[in-house]
Amino acid sequence: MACLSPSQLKKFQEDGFLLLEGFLTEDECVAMQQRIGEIVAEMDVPLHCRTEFSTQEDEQLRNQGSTEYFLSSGDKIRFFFEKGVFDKKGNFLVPPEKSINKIGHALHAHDPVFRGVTHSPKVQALVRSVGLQMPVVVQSMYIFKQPHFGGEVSPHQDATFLYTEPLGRVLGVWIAMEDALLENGCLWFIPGSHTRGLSRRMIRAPAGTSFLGSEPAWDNNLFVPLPVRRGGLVLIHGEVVHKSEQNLSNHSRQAYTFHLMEAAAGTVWSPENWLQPTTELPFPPLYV
Ligand code: AKG
Repeated sequence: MACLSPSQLKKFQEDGFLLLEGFLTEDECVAMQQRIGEIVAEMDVPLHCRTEFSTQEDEQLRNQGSTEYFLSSGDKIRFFFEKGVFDKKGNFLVPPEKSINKIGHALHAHDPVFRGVTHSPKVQALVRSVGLQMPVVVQSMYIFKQPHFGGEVSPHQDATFLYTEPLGRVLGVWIAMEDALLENGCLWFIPGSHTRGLSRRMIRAPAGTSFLGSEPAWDNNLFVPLPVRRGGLVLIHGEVVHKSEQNLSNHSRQAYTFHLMEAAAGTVWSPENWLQPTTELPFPPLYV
């Protein structure tokens, strides 16, 4: 079974991230990619909703913060696009399937294939072995990292966007659907950075979103790359600093990721987070 050994748990606690090679089989990855192909083939995004995704703070505030399409995507399957893929009228300049940055934020709830993987016995066993007692799924994303121009993800801590009190209650699960290597934009981490507090928080307000605090200008030398072969799973502590660079290679770097909150022991999900549980989709318990 997919449980962490004591030494793996210790490594995760020290570094704030941990790679488990070969967590999903080839067949499981193929099934997920096929399903994504079907979802993309059925994609129908109205012109006014064609939102280009960015992780740059000023662009985030300008574009996403004011974009209803993004802010109301927490309980839906929606599409976000790379920069420069639309003309002024919102028509695609590149084939639609090559233009998507990510699909978010509720594949885990609405799609049977992704729900099945998210709640699979092996994911449940893994998360139990990390020590989570009552995890709930707060969001999921399918990230494309398109060849040649798939956008960078700038250094961040997930708790900036998924803030809880107390901190330390968010766990990211990131699964490589394709090889994620140095040349096509693998993840990079600052080992141990999860023990040094939270740099900034994104706050949702009626007028849009804003940041409290700021992301330090991290020294690039602090980051270590984490190449992952297809099917590998990375556990990501909610406060570990991580990033990925632009994909300038010929190969995409697709990944499925979801985030869990430990709901036991009085955890409070901030009502100021951009993402909120809704009547249609309260955060589902992982253990079913
Ligand atoms: C996250 O899931 O928190 C990430 O930062 C993912 C970044 C990536 O897949 O490039």
